Amino acid sequence: MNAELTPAPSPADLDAFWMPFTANRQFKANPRLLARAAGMHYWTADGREVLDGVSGLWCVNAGHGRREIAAAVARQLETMEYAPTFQMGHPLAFEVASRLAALAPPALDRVFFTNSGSESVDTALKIALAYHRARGNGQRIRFIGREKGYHGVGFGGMSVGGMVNNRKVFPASMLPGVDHLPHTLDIEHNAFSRGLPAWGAHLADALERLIALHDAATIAAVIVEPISGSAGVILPPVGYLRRLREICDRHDILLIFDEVITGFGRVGKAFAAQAFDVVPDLMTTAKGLTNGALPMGAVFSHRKIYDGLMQGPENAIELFHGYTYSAHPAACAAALATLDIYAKEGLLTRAATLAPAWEDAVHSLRGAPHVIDVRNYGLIGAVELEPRPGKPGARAFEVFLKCFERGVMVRQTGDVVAMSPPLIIEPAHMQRLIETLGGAIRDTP
Ligand code: PXG
Repeated sequence: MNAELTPAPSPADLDAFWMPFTANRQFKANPRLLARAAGMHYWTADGREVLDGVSGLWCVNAGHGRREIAAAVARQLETMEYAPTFQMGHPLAFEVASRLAALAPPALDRVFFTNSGSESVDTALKIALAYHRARGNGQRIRFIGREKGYHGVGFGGMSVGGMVNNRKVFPASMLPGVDHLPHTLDIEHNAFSRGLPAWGAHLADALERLIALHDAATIAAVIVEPISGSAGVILPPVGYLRRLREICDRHDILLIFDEVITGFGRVGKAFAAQAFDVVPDLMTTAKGLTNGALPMGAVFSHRKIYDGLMQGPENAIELFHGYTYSAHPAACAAALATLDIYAKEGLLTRAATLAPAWEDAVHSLRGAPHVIDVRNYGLIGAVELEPRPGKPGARAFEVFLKCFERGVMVRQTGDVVAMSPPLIIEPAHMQRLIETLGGAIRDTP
């Protein structure tokens, strides 16, 4: 791709856009503007090529600029830009749901559409409450999340989440009755584990203690990310998720997997539930569902939950919940085109094929200055740096900036540099990504 093709919008004024999860003043003093994308790359507004090491924000799994998706969306917008799904329907909505149901773990074949990961999480929490109530268990109102968990920014997701900065400003606005499991990051025991760490399955037993404390009969659901992304790539120890499943089963508590980042091929199967062979009752997704081309999320529900709510007179609305844009036609068109690409190019399992080479590449950074841990699974990788005394996050942010200046986009959270490249990545991209990151780490005091 050549730089002359690059549009170079130069916004006259950066003030009005209040940027999400961004140091606005720092950014606006020295903006990083992306103007175009194709394949594995972005191009900046001034025409520089940047290798995308994070699939945008963990969503562009099939790589950038997929014409099939653009064409399908354009066609749909010309045919019918919008149709309601409240007491009405349109064919694509049903088609996408059926296609997703066919990809999902057994019996997770009822699909509720949202527009984001945050909406998927809040939807799943509400479905869990409604299900218990419909079964005469209206006293099951508590949720158990996990420290360092990220479940988006709605009041529900924030409450079950465990990232302190996302919570501390809103202490009076948390859902009541939420408790948290301990997180599973333990560098002392597990530093430089390749793939899932061997130590720590017993951390799941903390759930038994929370259940004893609160009484199982008051708990609706446990929600965890199979692999935490936002908190800096935290992996489940071998056997941990299975143990959570067993404990939930014993106490009739629903298990929700938040697969917003692990869904759609990131870990070598369509979903982490399949990669880890642990089936939740509800699964929240978004991001890779449309390859990031349009906002869309989906909650996969076990058939027993859907059936449990199909009660009362036939003319009664069974769940008072939904969004104007649930199953938006253009998003449905994007999802179908995306699923076609995933199927045709084998992308939902490609991460499993690439994982050994990826693991070697990421772990080659062991021994670089300040590197205290390297973590990987599927096409996810992370390098944790020792924090500068009194300045948490500063070192990794500098590494992130250096990488960007050198033409590679990674993601920084705290002192962790995370990577989740498009699933179309080739060995040469991997090498460039890791070499650039290694160079940036070595050049950062
Ligand atoms: N759940 C999980 C597990 C997520 O990772 C959300 C919910 C919320 O999705 P929406 O679509 O409402 O943003 C997410 C979002 C990062 C990063 O760099 C991760 C996310 C968002 C932004 C950055 O780790 N995940």
